Amino acid sequence: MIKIYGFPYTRSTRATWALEEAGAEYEFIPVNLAKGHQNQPEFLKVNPSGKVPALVDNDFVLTESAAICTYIGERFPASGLVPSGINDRAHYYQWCFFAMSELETPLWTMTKHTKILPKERRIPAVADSCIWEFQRAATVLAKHLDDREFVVGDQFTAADILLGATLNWALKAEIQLMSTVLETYADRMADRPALLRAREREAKAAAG
Ligand SMILES: N[C@@H](CCC(=O)N[C@@H](CS)C(=O)NCC(=O)O)C(=O)O
Repeated sequence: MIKIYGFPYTRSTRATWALEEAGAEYEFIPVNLAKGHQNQPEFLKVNPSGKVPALVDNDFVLTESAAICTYIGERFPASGLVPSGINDRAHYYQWCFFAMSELETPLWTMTKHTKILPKERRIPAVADSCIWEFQRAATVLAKHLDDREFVVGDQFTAADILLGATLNWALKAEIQLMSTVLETYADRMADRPALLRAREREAKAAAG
């Protein structure tokens, strides 16, 4: 059975969301980031970078949330999480890379410069520029979603998971999406029953 190492309200929810969308069985193994368990030797054997999510499928180990969501889509093809036609699949990769580089990178750098880095390393101007960069990229996505329900073709894919998760992270950080289309899309993604199930499953497992 597939195992996901993760922690509630982190990128591991992308992996459990994908598994819930696929209707797959899985085991969720909490790695308590608040207590530093990501740096314990037992977990470092799974992911030497000490980050979640990590997926283990028998002897196969995979890290990086975008790669994990794509693996889940390919492992459970009936889920449609990864489109099968060559052009749709190419567009799927396009939007996954867009989510991780154009959208998530400025958001993550902004977060580091407001909350994560040691105080003396935080640069408020960098955080401001990152919000500007994020909003500029969000405009591109908003334009694309103007007449679409999902980002690729007419079906929900794992690219929607990566984009939806990133937009909701931005909203939680009180960054304006500057577009009703994007706000509606983010809400639609946040309301997916599979995401709600994934969150509940992670919270229950973490609570012990
Ligand atoms: N690029 C990685 C980032 C993974 C990552 O940074 N995970 C965070 C939680 S959202 C983590 O485990 N942080 C623990 C730490 O850095 O100590 C992915 O998308 O999976």
